[in-house]
Formats: sequence, structure tokens, C-alpha cells
Amino acid sequence: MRVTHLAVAAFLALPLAVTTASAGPGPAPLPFSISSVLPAPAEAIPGSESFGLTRDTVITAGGPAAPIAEQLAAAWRPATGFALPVAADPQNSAIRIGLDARMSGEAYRLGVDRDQVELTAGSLKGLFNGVQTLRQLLPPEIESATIQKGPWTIPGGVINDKPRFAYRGAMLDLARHFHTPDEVKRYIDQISRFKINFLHLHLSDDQGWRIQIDSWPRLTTVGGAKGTGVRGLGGGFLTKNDYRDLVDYAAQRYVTIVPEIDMPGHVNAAQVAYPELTCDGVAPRPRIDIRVGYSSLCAGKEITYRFAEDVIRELAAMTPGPFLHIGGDEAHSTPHADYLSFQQRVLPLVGKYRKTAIGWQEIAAVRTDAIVQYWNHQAPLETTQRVIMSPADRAYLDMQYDLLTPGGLHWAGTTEVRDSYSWDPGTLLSGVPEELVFGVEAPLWSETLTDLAEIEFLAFPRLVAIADIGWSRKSDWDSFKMRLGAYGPRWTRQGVHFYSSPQIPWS
Ligand code: TNX
Repeated sequence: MRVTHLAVAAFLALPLAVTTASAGPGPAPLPFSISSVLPAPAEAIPGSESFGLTRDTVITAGGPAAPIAEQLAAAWRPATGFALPVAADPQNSAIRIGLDARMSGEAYRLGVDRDQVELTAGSLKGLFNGVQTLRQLLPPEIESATIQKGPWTIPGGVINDKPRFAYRGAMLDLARHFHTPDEVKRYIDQISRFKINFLHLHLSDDQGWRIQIDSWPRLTTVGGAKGTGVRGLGGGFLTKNDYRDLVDYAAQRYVTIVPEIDMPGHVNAAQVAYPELTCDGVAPRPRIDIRVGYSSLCAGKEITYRFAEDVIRELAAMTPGPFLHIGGDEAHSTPHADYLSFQQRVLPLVGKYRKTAIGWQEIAAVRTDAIVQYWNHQAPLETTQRVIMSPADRAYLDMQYDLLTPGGLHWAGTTEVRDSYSWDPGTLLSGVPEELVFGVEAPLWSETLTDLAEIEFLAFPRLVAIADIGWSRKSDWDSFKMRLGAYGPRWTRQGVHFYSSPQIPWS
């Protein structure tokens, strides 16, 4: 096995070595410019000079900006082999990273010329965004874990950038198949490269319960046990420590975790653990199939609300982010009047524990200030509440690319890269004015997903399409496909198992 892998690696390395050697001693023309970035910057003006990173390059960053500079240096050290020290002293530094009180929010400014690289923003989040841009401005070899030849040339120019929407999310379903903290971290690493700033974790469903709740311990000892999940292959759960560690890991990458407990439907796993949560008190059988819409909490029982409040309270206590998602989708076996009375009691509990509620589209039937997540592309939505756009036929990463590609479902149709890119979240719904669009989210449901390679194959590259339209005002497929094509070798270097769509001119 080992030998085969080495042989493949050697074979792959060969054409690269040949290319480098034939480039000759002069400065090689850069294969990309300052505007080849994903997602597309608001403004990018190419310059005529470029900046060469050398073994003497120093990064300066004063005070609070130092950890961001350190992240940049850490990303660039393995492939360059350069020391790239981070210093507080602004003298004779070639790369300067610093806060500028005249700027605000997530915006950043990047200027590159022959002598220096200057990155400024009004917040650390803004600087982090700028670093993600900067990382894309060195050639793909920079993604390697071992020293590469270079040269390390950053194309010159100026970028003035800020996002179109405040919320740019990804969602991962841990309920249908549990995904380990390491897999979730790896996903966070990837999504944060594209300025995705929220990760919604779908933590409970009919097939499993994946987050420790101390006041209802059987939720995880039973609902997260081995043998839960689709086909019985997705057991496991996050302890509170695992969860807090994930929250911290995400925060270092300026990603905020949005936990979801789905209610009043999608609760079979909770009811297997606690039969008193059903109306008749009889335990349902555990479910490992992928049907939806058959389970419901009992709106007429007081224990239902004790359960909901305990879960919301514990989840809120371990979640520093402002949002808590309470599901609310596909409650087909909850009578409509019960659905309304359930939500009218439960939604205020989210506020009681100082979080803002997000609910799937169906929640719009209840008049509250919850944020509505649009998903059902066949059901029109009209609301005066804020909306996160996740139309299933565009943004669902678990839809198959075409009927022959492995993994995923196709109930909302097949979704090639161009389908995920070609829509405008601000104008898609006539019943939702653009001012109410809080942002976009790309959900990845896990019915068919057991491991990271399968996750990556469905997420990449479509997640980047959603990130691009969530960040950028521009819509230009020809530009997007070129930028994406140029990104492919980065994923290859990182070992990301992406789908090489025939629509994209991969380099
Ligand atoms: C619909 S979309 C669901 C999920 C499934 C998904 C599969 C939504 C809010 N609910 O329960 O996992 O389709 O694509």
C-alpha cells in the first residue's frame, strides 16, 4: 500500500518539477492577478509591480493584530521554508498588518507594490478576511506541507473589499451521520478560506442526537449511541467539551457556530430515549432510514416545554454566538394548531436565554422576530422577518451534481456548479425585499455521507459558489469559473477531495 502511494506521489511530482525547471532564470509571468480571488473582491485594481517574498521578509503587526499576522506566517512557513518572523516594530518591514480606526466591520484594504504589502481593517475579523485574500495571491504550491521552490511573488495592486451580506453560512448535519470534531475542524478550515462566517450544526434528528445535555442524559447515551444514524452507521455525539472546543476553534477562524435542535418534528431519537416525549408515552422504534415528517413532540404535554427549555438553556449556555436554531421544518405529523402553539411557547425561550432564534421556513407561520431560513424552492415565502437564503435547488450541497456522481440525493433536482452560482439572493423571492435578506447558507445534509472525503466531494466546489454570491455583488459566471479553475491545484495540494466539474476550466 505504502509503496503504491509513494509511487503515485513521485509520478505526480514529476510534471511539476519539469514545469519549474523550464521556467528559466528570469521572472516568470504570474498566472493570476490580484483580482483572481474567491470570493470576488468588491474592488480590485491590478498594479504593474509585484512583491517578492524572501527569506528575509518580516511581518509587522502591532498589539491585537499580532495573532492574525502569526496565522499568515504559519500558513506560509511550510512551503516557503522562510522564518517569516512577526514583529511589533514597524521599521523596515515588508508586510504590515494593522488596524485602522477609520474602517469598520468585515471590510479590509490590501495594497501590494514592489516594496511592501499593507493590510488594514477596522477589526480583527476584517484582517482575517484580508489574510484569506492574501493567501490566494501566492501560487498554489504555497499550500504544500513541504518546502517548494518558489518564487513567491504576490501580484501588485489594491483591493478594497467588504461583504454584500452579513451572514454567509455553511451547515453540516451531524445527526444522520455523526462527524467527528476533527472532521468538523477540517471543514471549518476549508470554509473559512472563502470568508464563510457561520457554521450551522444540525445536532438532532430522527436518526440521532449528537450533543450532550446534562439534564436529559439519555439523549446522547441512547440517541447518540453506536448503531444510531442512517443505516445504523452514524453513531457518536459531541460532549460539552468537544462542542466548546469546536466553538473556540471556529472563533479563531472568525466562524461563529450556530447550533440547531430540530423541534417539534425530526425528534424520533429523543423520543426513543425519553418515551414520555410522545403523546401516548410509548417508545417509538429507533429509525435508521431517511424518511421525514413522522415524528412530533406532543404540544399538549407540559413535559414537552420542560424538555425544550432545558435543551435551549444548556445549549445557549455553551454557545457564545448570538443565534440558536430551533428547526421547525417538515413537522408533517404535528397538527397545524399544535405547531403554532408549540412555537409560540418555545420561540420566546430562545430570547429568555439571550439568543436570537433561527427557524426553517415553516417558522414564518408564527409571528415572531425569528430569522427565517428559506429552503423549499417550491414553496413561496412572504415575510417581514429577516431571511437566510438556502433554496434547495441552488444551495443544498447534498443534491447530486448529476445522476451519475456519487453521494447525495436529488429530490430538489441535480445541481451543477453553474446552478449553485447563477442566482441572486437579494431578488430571488418576490415576497422578500432585499433589505430583509440577512445572507445565504449552504446546507449539507448527511443521509449519504459517512466520511470527510464524501463531505468534501459534495461541498467543493459548490460551497464556493454560495460563498461568492454571498460576499460579492458581482455576478459573472465567466469570471467565477476562471477563478475557480485556478483554485483547483490548491485543493489538490491540500488533499481536498473536490468534484472536478466539467463546467470548470481546471488548471
Ligand atoms: C429536507 S430541508 C430536510 C432534511 C433532509 C434534506 C435532505 C429541511 C429543512 N429538511 O431533513 O435531510 O431535505 O436533502
